[in-house]
Amino acid sequence: MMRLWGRTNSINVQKILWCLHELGLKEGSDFERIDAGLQFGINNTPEFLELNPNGLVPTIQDGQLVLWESNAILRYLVRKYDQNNRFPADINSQASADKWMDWQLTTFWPELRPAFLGLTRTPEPERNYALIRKNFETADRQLHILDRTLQKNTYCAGSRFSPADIVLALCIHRWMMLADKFPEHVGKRSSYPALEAWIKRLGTETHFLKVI
Ligand SMILES: N[C@@H](CCC(=O)N[C@@H](CS)C(=O)NCC(=O)O)C(=O)O
Repeated sequence: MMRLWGRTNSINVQKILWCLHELGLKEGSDFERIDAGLQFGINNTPEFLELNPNGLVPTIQDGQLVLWESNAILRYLVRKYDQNNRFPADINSQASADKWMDWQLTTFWPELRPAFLGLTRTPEPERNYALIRKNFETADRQLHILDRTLQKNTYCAGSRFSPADIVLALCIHRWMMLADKFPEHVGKRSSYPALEAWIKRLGTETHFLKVI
């Protein structure tokens, strides 16, 4: 049975769990999940570091294959298990999804992540509030690019739901949460109507709400 290491409150583990839901793969019968990371530990044991020398979650093992990097895991799961075409199979849609997945990993999340970690995982006396605000504001501005796309497209990569929606929606959920919970530290978030409509749609049309 496939194994997934990772705690359920990690954004990168949530990507995998959401995708598994969409593919109809069930915990217990199709895959086993092992709590790892933060308070659960495990990710720094010698056995785990053999699988993933980064000591990070998510990590999966499926037969002979050990895989880490959440976006790579998503691509693998779709290639291997999407028999029912839940996700687009044409090359153009896949390339567009890849583009947004790279944007999430290299452009958007590196800005939002320090604000998220600063406010949710860093003890109060160690928080750099000026940096947190600067990071949040940069991330907030970047979202106009996604909003513009969603004014034209139903989903990030076109007319169909794809893994790009998974990775971005989970980031957007954190962006909204930070603005709602810590307005005194991050200020107001910008109004992006197309993006908000898309997030709402994902809540009703997909398994999004099951993983957050
Ligand atoms: N680029 C990696 C990043 C993985 C990562 O940073 N994982 C975090 C959780 S989101 C982690 O393992 N942190 C250590 C811990 O939970 O103890 C990916 O996308 O999978």
